[in-house]
Amino acid sequence: MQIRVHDLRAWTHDRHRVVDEPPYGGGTGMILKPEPVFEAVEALRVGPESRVLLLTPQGVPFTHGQAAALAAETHLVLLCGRYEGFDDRIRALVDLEVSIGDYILTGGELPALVVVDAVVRLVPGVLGDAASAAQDSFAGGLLEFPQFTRPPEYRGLAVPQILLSGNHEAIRRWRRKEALRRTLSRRPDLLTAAALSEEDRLLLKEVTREVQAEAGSPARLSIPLV
Ligand code: JAH
Repeated sequence: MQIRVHDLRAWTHDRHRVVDEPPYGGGTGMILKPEPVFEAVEALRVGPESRVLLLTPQGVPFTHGQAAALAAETHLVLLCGRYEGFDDRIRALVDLEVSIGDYILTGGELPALVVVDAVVRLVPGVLGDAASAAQDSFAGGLLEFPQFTRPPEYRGLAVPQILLSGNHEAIRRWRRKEALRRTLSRRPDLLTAAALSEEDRLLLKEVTREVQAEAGSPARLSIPLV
């Protein structure tokens, strides 16, 4: 596997290697002009198998599923904007426009690195066993269960007893339940999409009952962040 980085200015033809211009219709900031982008992408494509990705806040949300699909491709071109954006005509070059989250950065470079990292670790043989094992987690569609290692108690914080019990069936069930608890509490949107078994639905009912019981007990201090 190979990764190369290119400078759009290599595809300019003027003395000052200009890649940006003010927007038609007025407004602040500068816009990437189409010519260097078209010439760069045309030069970098190796054939019809090349997939051109554009990193923007207007893209579809980047997911693990997309990372897996991209890992199966043979050649990717990741197109990064800078400035206030690009001439919209460059979208004619693009196979897939993705967003890594709802925030504005100074350019698409960091999102491109995020996509590279997510894809590369799914390419067979690129990383070790640990990474390949870890990929099963999001593939399951739920958040990870909590994990612990030694010591069994640290600064008064105990590891859940069941994990020290050696009862593998009880541990498997506890982990599944805690994964469901976290997902329900933090990412209920994922639960809607997840394929839940009969056991999952039973565990979720237990969690719901426990959450309702907690609601009746004294409140913990909570500081709203938003
Ligand atoms: C900002 C070009 N989804 C994250 C993301 C992606 C791209 C950009 N910002 C945020 C960006 C300025 C110019 C791209």
